[in-house]
Amino acid sequence: PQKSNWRVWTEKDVQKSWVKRETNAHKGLFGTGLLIAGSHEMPGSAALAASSAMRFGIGKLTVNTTQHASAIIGPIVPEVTFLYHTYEELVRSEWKNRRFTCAAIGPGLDPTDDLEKLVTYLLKQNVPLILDAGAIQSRSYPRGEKPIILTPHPGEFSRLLQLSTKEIQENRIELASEYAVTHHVILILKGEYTVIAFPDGTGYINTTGNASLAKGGSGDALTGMLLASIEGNDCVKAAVLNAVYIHGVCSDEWVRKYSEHTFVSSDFSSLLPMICKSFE
Ligand code: NPW
Ligand code: AMP
Ligand code: MG
Repeated sequence: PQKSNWRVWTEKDVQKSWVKRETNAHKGLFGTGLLIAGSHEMPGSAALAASSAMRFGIGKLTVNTTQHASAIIGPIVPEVTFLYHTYEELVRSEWKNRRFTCAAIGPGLDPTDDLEKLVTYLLKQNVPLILDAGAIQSRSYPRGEKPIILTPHPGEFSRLLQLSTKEIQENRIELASEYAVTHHVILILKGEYTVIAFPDGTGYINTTGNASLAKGGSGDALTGMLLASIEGNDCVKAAVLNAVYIHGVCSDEWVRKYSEHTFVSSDFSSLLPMICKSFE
């Protein structure tokens, strides 16, 4: 990648691109999201993604998950509605009937063949799509107008590229950029100094966040924030970069007051109101 195409996304950039709600706004303006996430073993992943999406401003959110998971998610995020479809059923009918305007898939899901069929189907729907965790697999991508966003951590990216995590970490910018350009997707390579690579060859380094995020659930929350952000900002680059930036700021704010050992992803919900206010 050309050095001139890369820069740091700053607090000023967030301020400039922050979207203010019109006084007559209604929920229909901020997206109707479908989150396909959570399982018997990992219901919390969906709860964290869903609560972060609601807090970060999404209009409406439906979570497709298991009945067992919904009994755990519901009390944490009563704002969401549920679907209990198999992947096959989702492919067959749901999308057509429900007019979802964006989707995120993967947290708490195993990478099965049926999941892959669903992802292939979603990729044809011409809506913004966020692919995380179990949905991060090797495949080809259509060249549509709607953004496709992949959010691997170094372990997931290493499985995708069949390189060691060490090789990934030594070439973060190059590998992320190459992947984004070749596959025409937005590639968010997570970890300290998250790298955000766009299909046009531009890219950004995120400087917020700290080691308090090195704990199960952090990435699930980011997936929810990305879903909300994509729906709340017409500028795709700003939407993606602001979500990553603010996700990090929450943890930076936490360590100003509290021990870095103690942050948990459920804390995003109580930090986001104050952090977002500082950009208004
Ligand atoms: P190592 O140890 O260095 O070889 P996995 P996961 C590496 C769900 N969750 N820098 C590192 O590899 C998710 O949504 C559910 C360097 C690490 O051991 C997924 O569906 C929760 N290396 C599923 O669990 C809460 C890094 O990758 C390995 C790195 C599995 O996701 C937890 C781990 O990767 C979780 O979110 C870094 N910055 N980051 C719930 N409450 O329901 C990661 N690695 O095997 O893909 O496991 O990320 O936990
Ligand atoms: P995941 O591994 O999917 O749960 O995602 C972890 C999230 O926490 C990503 O957004 C990472 O960028 C972030 N994160 C983890 N460790 C650090 C760190 N040491 N510094 C900054 N961000 C981190
Ligand atoms: Mg993750």
